[in-house]
Amino acid sequence: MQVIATAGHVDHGKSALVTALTGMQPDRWEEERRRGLTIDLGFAWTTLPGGRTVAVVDVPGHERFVGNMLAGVGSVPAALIVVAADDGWSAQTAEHVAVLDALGVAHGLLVVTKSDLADPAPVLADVRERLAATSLAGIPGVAASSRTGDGVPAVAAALDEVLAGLPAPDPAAPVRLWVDRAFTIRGAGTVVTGTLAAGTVTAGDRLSLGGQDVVVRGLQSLGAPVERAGATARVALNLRGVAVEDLSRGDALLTPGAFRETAEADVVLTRTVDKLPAELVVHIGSATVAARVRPLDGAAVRLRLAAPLPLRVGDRLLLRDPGSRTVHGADVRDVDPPELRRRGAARARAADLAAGGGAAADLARRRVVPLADFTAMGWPVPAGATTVGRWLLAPGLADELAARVPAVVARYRQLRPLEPGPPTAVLRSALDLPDADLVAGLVRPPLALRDGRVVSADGGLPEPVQRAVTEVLARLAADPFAAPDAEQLAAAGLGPRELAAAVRDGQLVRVAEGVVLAPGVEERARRALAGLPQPFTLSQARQAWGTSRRVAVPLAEWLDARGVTVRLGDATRRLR
Ligand SMILES: Nc1nc2c(ncn2[C@@H]2O[C@H](COP(=O)(O)OP(=O)(O)OP(=O)(O)O)[C@@H](O)[C@H]2O)c(=O)[nH]1
Ligand SMILES: [Mg+2]
Repeated sequence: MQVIATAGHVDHGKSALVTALTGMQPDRWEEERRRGLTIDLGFAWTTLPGGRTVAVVDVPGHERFVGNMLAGVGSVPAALIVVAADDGWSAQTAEHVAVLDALGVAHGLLVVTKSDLADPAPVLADVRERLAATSLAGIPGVAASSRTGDGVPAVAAALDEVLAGLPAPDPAAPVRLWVDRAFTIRGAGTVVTGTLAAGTVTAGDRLSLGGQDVVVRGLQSLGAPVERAGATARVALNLRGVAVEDLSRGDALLTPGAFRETAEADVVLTRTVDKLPAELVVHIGSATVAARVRPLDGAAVRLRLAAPLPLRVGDRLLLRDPGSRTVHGADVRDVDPPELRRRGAARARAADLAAGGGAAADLARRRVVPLADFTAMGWPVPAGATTVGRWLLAPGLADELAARVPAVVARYRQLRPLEPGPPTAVLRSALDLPDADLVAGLVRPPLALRDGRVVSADGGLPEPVQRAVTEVLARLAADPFAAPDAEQLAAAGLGPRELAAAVRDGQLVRVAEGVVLAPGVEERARRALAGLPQPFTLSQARQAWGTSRRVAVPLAEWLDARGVTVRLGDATRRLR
């Protein structure tokens, strides 16, 4: 399916042409039919002779209803521009074309209607000339009469060709469905309609509406139920989880997590303007939000929205001054712009925006950002960027930060030689990172992450401590259960802090306060006990180990605690 919107001055025959093409009457309201005047958006569809299905969003031409016109064309990739042969280019022809031009609509068909009333040739020539300076330059033009049917088949054929040339939307893109109508249907509940410009909606989908979850119970397209609809399409969604009173035109149904609401955006106007008003109205999709305008420099402008919108980088906005009715096109370049405090910051910002450095430049400025946030802004992940957990790091930044880690570790160890290395929180603050989890991605050999600290993989105790520990280990190698006593430890300079450091470093095993043995003691102790009759007494164990009660008592309890031995009721033990 393709979707096209009408455009043109009041009474020039838009709705009549839609009826001639589709056989459907787009004016839905009794008042519209009675007055012969379109007020709100109308919808009709048909299958063209070439086999292509087209849905038409019919807009009002009257100047009072331009707001409805804007909502109708906001998500539509092509326009059907209607000019009456007996009236020619008129005020709302100009206004509508200016809107389409600002939105960058580049596909369309010009139809000069009422060819039964006047010669269409001069109007065709005049309008084509006026379109030449707009995004619609060069679109084909056809003359027709909806009254006599003359030229209508030619309109259908030309339309088919225009639609064939439309770019294919991405069916896997996230969904942002701008609501153009919301109503209830007896028995079904809340229904919204809109033009799906990208992505796919399937029954059962969960979508986000102003931060709230809603479920698509079912959907229809062109009046018939469907299991799924892929862009471009007109869709009607039956929603669970929201009352019709909580919905209105301009709301957006979003793929959860794929968009972020923003009240501030930096944009670049498609054309430089001498002076912008301080307040403008922003239009995107079917939404309309007032905005304060801060010109930065040249065509770059900062917008402060009166209400947040789910904007993405690359969105085209329509900025409109309701007083003068002038419109401007603007491309969203940043949906999370930096504060501008320093003198000259606005000018520098404008230069950056104008340069349009894309995802790489934006990420370089942010340095570190949650990956989900960055993609929700509308950026692709630039080449060379690295991810650490949920974070995205600018190209080169991980290496740059990793290179600074050894110095931080060395300095920390100098100040606290008995600690194995700094906790990740110390590196987080030293490297000015938003999250200590990032440190894991910045530690390179011979450093390693252990128990929440950055340590050297080759161990490392201060020189004198290492020497004393090595001596203790040498003695334990000869006599594995002869734990040094307090006096011996003190003589070697091994106080509680030094012992703790050696234990943390894996060089000694702490069996009890002041009782340290060599690594592997558990297996050695078990093997000695295996030679005893089971169960055995503490005294038998002590003899098997060849040690004193000072060591044997805590060692036996330590083995109990580790599940090597089981203590029985009569104070004897056996191996488990
Ligand atoms: N003679 C003649 N009359 C036409 C033709 N097309 C439309 N009309 C008449 O022109 C009047 C306006 O037509 P509409 O189709 O309602 O015009 P519109 O552009 O939809 O008007 P709005 O939606 O109000 O902007 C109606 O009375 C139509 O019958 C045509 O090709 N020939
Ligand atoms: Mg109409």
